[in-house]
Amino acid sequence: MLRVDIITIFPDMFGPVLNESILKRAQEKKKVDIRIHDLRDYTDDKKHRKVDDRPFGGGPGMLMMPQPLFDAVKAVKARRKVKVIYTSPAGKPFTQFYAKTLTKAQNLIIICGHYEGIDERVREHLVDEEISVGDYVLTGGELPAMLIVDAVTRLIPGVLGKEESLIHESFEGGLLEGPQYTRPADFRGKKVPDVLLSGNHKSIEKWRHEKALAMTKKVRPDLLKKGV
Ligand code: 4GX
Repeated sequence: MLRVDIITIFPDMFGPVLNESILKRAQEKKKVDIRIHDLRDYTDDKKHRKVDDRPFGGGPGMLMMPQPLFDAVKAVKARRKVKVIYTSPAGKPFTQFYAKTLTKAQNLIIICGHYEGIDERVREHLVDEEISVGDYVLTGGELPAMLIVDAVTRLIPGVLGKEESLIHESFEGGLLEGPQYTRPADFRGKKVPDVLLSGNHKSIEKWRHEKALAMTKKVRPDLLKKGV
C-alpha cells in the first residue's frame, strides 16, 4: 500500500478533501495510507512553535527554517525508503506521466511550503523532487499536495470502479477527450450527433478519435508535439 505523509502548518485543510468520495474510499479499501503531520509539533521552539525566520542578506518575507523540517522528515521516515517531495513554482511540471511514476513509490513525503519558500539546505539535503503543479503562485503548498495525492491515488489499481474506468479518459491516449452526451437525445431541440445513436461501434470509435484529435489541435496543440 502506498503511504503518503504530508507535512504542513495547516493540517485542518486536508480533512474535507481526503475524507470524501474516491480518496475516502481508497483509504477505506487500504489502497493508500495518507497521514497528516503538523510541522509545528517538530519545532524546537516549544514556546512560540516558530517554523519561519528572516532571510540572511535581508529582503522581504520569511523562510521556512531548516530545523523543524529536518526533524519532521526524520521522524516520519523511520527506517523506510521514501521519496521527499517539495512543491513550488520552481519545480518540475506535474503531468499525468509524472503522476504515473509516483504510483511506483512505496512511501512519499510531501512538504507543504509557505512564506517565500525554504532554506536552501532543505532543498539540497532533504528534498528528492521539487514539483510544480502549474505556472501560478498559490498561498501555500497544501493545495498542490492534495492535487498530487488525488492524481496519484486514482491511478492505483482497484481505486476506481469500472464506472470511472481509466481506459478512455483524457491523456490516456495523449489526446484530450472529445464531446460526450447523455440522455435525452433531443434536449430542447439540441440534438446528439446521429453517429452516437447508430449502434455502430466502429464508426463511433472513429468519430470519437477524430473529435479528440480536432479538440486537442484547437485547445492544446502542445500536447500533440510531446508525449504527456
Ligand atoms: N506548484 N506554492 C510553495 C512557497 C514557496 C515560495 C517560493 C518556494 C519558493 C506551487 C505551485 C505554489 C506557493 C507552493 C508558494 N516555495 N507549488 N509556496 N504553483 O504556488 O507547486
